[in-house]
Amino acid sequence: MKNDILKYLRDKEYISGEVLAKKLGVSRVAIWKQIQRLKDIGYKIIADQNLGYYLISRPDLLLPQEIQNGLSTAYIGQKIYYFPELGSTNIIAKEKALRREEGVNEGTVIIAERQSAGKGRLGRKWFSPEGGIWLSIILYPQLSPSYISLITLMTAVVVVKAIKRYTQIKAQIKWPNDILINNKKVCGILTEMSAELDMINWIVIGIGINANIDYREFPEDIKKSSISLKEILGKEISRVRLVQIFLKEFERYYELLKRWEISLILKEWKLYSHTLGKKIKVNIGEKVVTGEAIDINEKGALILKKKDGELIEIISGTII
Ligand code: BT5
Repeated sequence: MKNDILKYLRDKEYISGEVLAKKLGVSRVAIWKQIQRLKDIGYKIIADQNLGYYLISRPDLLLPQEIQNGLSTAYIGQKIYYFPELGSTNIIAKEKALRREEGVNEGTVIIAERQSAGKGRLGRKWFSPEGGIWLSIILYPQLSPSYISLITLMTAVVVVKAIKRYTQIKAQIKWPNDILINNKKVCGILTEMSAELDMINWIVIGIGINANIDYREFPEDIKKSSISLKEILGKEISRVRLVQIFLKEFERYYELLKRWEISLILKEWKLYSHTLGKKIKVNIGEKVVTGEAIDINEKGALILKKKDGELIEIISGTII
């Protein structure tokens, strides 16, 4: 009912409790209770005895009703689970995907205002205080597991596009999952999946964007290598707006990927790449390989040209 009340309160005009109650088919007391709840979570609403309720301002929170207001996607973000605090959105998303809980369909989003145990790759930690955008998307694509790298690349392209569209800032992609601005990390992507030999069961894509974080907040060990959008712009952004743009673009690109129309994704990835053309060292688990990053292929693998001219394909790794 909160969502319905907000719909009517959106007009920036007074609306009486009586009219609201009639429109929603409930009592005036029920409306009053919901208004109190909205106030509790940060909506500023004034109540005038004669004129009714008036919405002054919304909280700066990533509430589902705020994100979904005007979100023109078919399925991405149409179901959102919201948590003020959580260990990790990826962990909850994986639990939900695994159990295939009712209502947890393709495009379900888990979002948290802060994470107490945010995850990076390979057991690394992700610093996730209030003010950031920490979310995970659940997908059930009928694709082969070999698509997994492409999904990460695609997500990176979408993050860069969303940041550009909203802030005009040109971010870059450091293979495979970092988004950089001025050579510093503004966003990380963590893709996890469960698959059979030839079919993906589910994918969870975790996206962490340093949106409204003060640079003084970053822990010492990552202070020099991290950046936030607030720091670059000198002011806070509307996280809700950025999430809306991101989800919309995500659905568009994911649809392309599912139809195997990957040329645009690869083209844009190359355009935004921070990695191609550079001499790099990549830790691929059992060893470190060195060479020039010359291309990305249809599987989303990085092509490295070694000193002796040999070309190698790297599906996953960490640039050091
Ligand atoms: C990543 O791992 O970059 C993936 C990060 C994914 C985070 C999202 S938030 C929503 C969802 N839920 C989760 O629990 N996770 C996902 P990796 O490439 O392994 O990079 C991790 C490294 O980045 C750390 O070891 C730090 O050096 C650095 N780091 C940690 N927090 C950071 C931050 N907020 N900004 C920039 N760098 C950070």
